[in-house]
Amino acid sequence: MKVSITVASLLLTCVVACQPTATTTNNSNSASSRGVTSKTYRGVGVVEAVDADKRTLKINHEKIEGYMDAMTMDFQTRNPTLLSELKPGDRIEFTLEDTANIVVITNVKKL
Ligand SMILES: [Cu+2]
Repeated sequence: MKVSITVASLLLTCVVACQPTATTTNNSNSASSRGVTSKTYRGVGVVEAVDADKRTLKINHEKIEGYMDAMTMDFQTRNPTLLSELKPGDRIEFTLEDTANIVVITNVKKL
């Protein structure tokens, strides 16, 4: 894979592609009962950077089925303790919650 060449364009792609365009109109999951459309996704990737101040995690993630292609991007998390045990190079499995245009990591497990 020509990773180094495509990283810059992937980052740009990510800004656009990470908007939740994959959401379809005919999905009615349990979250709709709360009046909020929320979907969760499971992803796998490698941590590239941890920013405890901004509570973000840069992850080089694999394709997330039904959501987005493989790319490197920053994820927000609500819970800074998720970040405390992570460092660049860690391979992780993570759970994303996509709620009304806000995407956050809700769970992380080291692999
Ligand atoms: Cu992405």
